[in-house]
Amino acid sequence: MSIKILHTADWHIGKQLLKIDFAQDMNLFFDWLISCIEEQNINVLLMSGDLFDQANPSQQAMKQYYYFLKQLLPLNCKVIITGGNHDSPHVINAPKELLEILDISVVGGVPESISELFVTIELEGQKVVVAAVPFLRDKDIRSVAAGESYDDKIELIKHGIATYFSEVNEYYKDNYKGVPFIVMAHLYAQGASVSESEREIQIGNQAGVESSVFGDEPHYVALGHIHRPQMVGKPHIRYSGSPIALSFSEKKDLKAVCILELEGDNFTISSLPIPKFRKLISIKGTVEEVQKEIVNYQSDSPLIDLAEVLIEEENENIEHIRILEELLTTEPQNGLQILKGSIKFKNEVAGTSKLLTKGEDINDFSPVQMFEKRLEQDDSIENSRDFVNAFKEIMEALQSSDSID
Ligand SMILES: [Mn+2]
Repeated sequence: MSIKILHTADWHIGKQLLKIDFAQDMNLFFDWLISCIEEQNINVLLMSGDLFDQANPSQQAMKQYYYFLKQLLPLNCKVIITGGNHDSPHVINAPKELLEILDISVVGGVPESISELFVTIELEGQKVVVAAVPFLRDKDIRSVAAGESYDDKIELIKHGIATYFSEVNEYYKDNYKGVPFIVMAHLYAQGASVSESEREIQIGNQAGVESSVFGDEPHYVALGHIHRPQMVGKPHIRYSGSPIALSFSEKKDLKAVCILELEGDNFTISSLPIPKFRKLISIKGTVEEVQKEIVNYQSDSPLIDLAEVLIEEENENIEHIRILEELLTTEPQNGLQILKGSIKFKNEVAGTSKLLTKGEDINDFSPVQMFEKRLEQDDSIENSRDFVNAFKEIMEALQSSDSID
């Protein structure tokens, strides 16, 4: 008897990109996932954090989540879900005891005792133990000391993360030694290749940990946070990636889930591609070239494809700007919607802005990015990096208190 485990992460239920709601994409993904679990006889589903896009998900997002779980029930698949940096531990944990009855384990935030992270699964004599480690918030892993420098803080966070995982391994060795072992985690591992849509965690990515923090004990590390599927250092330490492209920077990513098959203590790891429900594309060139490409576009996606247009022209021309604005406000054509665009003039008139970006939305920017934009407008600020770091610390303190996202 073998145990089949599916590892996925970063669903970001409720995510919107500009005016596009990804609810339909998630529905199609859930349909695909359900049939995949059924066809492949998956016994365990691991979801490594960022279940929702917002700490306070919309009612529609909650409904979508519970509807998915309901569909899963007849399939006899054990579910383990952890909270990511986007998730509120309280929101994830609220239905914990009810879900437990349905064989769905949720670990929204760091529990009181490490033992609460551990879930064992036994199927006809084949055993596996999972340590469901959620996103580790600053307050979970270190005590704040007055007057510490920014660099001290990064070192303390890294040290705190490493200590936490070594305690997880100690607990495993004391209680489950010899049993195949999976660790779930939601963090930034150094060397991973990122896209634009992962919100920075732990004062930027400077506190990224080395994959060695997981130690020698885990047979597999099921990572979340980075949206591009990849292994980190070793083949058994992996990001499954997000199921759908959540920003234009992910447009070329192949989206996938990881499938592990465990027989005895031998893991076979493979990657299963997820169909693309819509494409995210960039259209580049002069106004004429861009217009031509849009007119000739043909979509074969079930959902409307989304485009960003990047226009580059020799000379500044108000007519070109007008055309871009028009493109951004037209209804989808040939299965394509223009979502955002920018225009650049090579020979700009002195003093005019080099780059005009249209279709940007305040929701596309993190608070830190907005702060950086504000700083850019002020030439008198010299040590802007210090300001940004201080701002990140404030944001993180607020997030740790869990009152805002
Ligand atoms: Mn994340």
